[in-house]
Amino acid sequence: MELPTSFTVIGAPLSPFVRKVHIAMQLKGIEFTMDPVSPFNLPEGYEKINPAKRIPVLQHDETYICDSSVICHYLEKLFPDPGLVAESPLMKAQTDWLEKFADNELAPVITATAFRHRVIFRSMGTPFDEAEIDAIIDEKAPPLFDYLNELIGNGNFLVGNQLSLADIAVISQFINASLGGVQVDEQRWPNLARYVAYHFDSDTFSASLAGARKMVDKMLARAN
Ligand SMILES: N[C@@H](CCC(=O)N[C@@H](CS)C(=O)NCC(=O)O)C(=O)O
Repeated sequence: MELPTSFTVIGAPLSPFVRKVHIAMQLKGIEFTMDPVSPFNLPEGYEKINPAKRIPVLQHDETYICDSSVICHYLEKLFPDPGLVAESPLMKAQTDWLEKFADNELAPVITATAFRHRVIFRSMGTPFDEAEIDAIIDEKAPPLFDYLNELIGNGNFLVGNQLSLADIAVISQFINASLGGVQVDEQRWPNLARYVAYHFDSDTFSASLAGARKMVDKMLARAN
């Protein structure tokens, strides 16, 4: 099989779903260029590439692959080293589930609330109800954090003893949540707080977090 050699990631660098793809590509040593596209200002005709009008999309040649999860699993097949999805059926199922959990459960509660409003909307001058955002996070985040706290136990990884797509998906959401002011209370969720801090400081995520923080600081400073 001839491997594609030239990849473009279409999307906004601050998106947690774009970050998931970037981190997976970096770990696998896949070079890519970035085509910066904001979901709030999509170029004309974008729906022909992705009718869901979401980012990221991966492009190579005339091919477009939509959805961060589909992209990461596609890249896993093309570039299996290092493996980010275990081969064992059970561990693969656990990884797939936790990736879904991050994308479909954590993202709406901690990213689409805190990050989208307190960073994106604030930087655009779009008014929002801060109390409503607080209320959603206060009500909906604790059961998700309880679940992760229990699952993590004393370990640093969600599945097996090594970094997987599950960790990449979960930490990508926590990076955005932290930029939107969500902190994991270390008294209430000690395992989760330690796990998040471990990955924020790691070679895998620290540069991504620092870069995102710099961008957010600039956006908010401009808005003030
Ligand atoms: N399941 C999709 C979710 C992607 C997603 O929701 N991206 C956001 C940006 S962070 C987006 O494009 N939002 C625009 C919209 O929902 O209209 C994936 O994993 O790629």
